[in-house]
Amino acid sequence: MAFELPKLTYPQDALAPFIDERTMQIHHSLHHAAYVNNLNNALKDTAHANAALDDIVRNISKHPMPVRNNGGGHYNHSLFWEILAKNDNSEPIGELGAAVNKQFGSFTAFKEAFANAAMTRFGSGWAWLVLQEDKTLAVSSTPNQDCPLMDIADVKGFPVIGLDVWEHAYYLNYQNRRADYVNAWWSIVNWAEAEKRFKAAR
Ligand code: MN3
Repeated sequence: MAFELPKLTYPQDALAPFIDERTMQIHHSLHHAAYVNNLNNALKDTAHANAALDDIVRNISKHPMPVRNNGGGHYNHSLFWEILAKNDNSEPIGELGAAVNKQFGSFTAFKEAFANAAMTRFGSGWAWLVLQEDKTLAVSSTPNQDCPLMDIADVKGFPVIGLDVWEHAYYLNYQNRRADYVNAWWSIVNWAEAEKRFKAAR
């Protein structure tokens, strides 16, 4: 069973001006699609050809680098589209909001830690809010298309939200200004979806 590019649940211009339509179009229909195609090619005729994406990602140390890069790429981008929305909630709600306040002191302090992770990730990668196995929250970043669910991650756990800081995610609109992109991203985090993910993982 080959993996397929998931459809966006909103139009490509829905997140503008924070993420512009052209960036969304290229990011989803070209970059994400390439990860899906390359993952399918890497798994074809192997013992893992019918494996679930979650299982592949959780046991990534058993796979060769093309599966790590493209399996991570497919997993991370699928998550990324889901936790974005033009939303009415400017900060975490419900249980996640309470857990963020408990762990980081305040939403402002959490945002600072997360932005720092996003800004200090050199080159390409992701910043994460992670629910660790001990059920505490942590902020982390990963290189390339690695993610916290992978058994090789420094900070392991379930990714509640993640921010793509590859240049392909922001360069058309923000050029080298990653800080502006990170700052704008807070306006389009779907905290209702993040709350769902947090509760499901907990
Ligand atoms: Mn990307």
